[in-house]
Amino acid sequence: MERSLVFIKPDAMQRGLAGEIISRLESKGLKIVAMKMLRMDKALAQRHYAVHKDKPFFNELVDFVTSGPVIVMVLQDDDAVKVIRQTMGETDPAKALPGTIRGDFGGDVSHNLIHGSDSVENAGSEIALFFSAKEIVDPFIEF
Ligand code: D4T
Repeated sequence: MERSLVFIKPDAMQRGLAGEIISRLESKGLKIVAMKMLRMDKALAQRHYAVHKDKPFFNELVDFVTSGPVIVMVLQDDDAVKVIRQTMGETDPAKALPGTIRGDFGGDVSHNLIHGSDSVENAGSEIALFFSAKEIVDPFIEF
């Protein structure tokens, strides 16, 4: 079982696409094991996107993801990272294939609706940034 960190970005929240996006991910078989809505502060956004800190778009990216609420989730499935990346489509919605979230709902490279971890290793550190261990509820454990 693999886990990935996903968040629905402020543009998708503002456009009322949260339900549609969650539905597409669940339809692919991904299980929600943690979820909350929050507005990131700059420090959290800068830590999450630290790998991009020297890129020309970094400040704009931090401003954008802190501009409104996000719904952040941990999703679990075999091959979750790859399945989510395929469901999201390419980073630039103009290049994303029809049938993908970014391909169907558009936007631009700076406002591309959804984040999903790009590797299992990064998923682990991203999940730890947003969730404590006790906030993750494994649906396969019986109570
Ligand atoms: P995220 O990380 O949000 O899931 O997006 P990707 O994994 O698909 O893309 P990324 O890491 O290359 O970019 C991170 C984030 O930066 C924004 N961005 C990217 C931007 O505003 N301008 C740009 O030119 C690029 C390349 C979009 C996603």
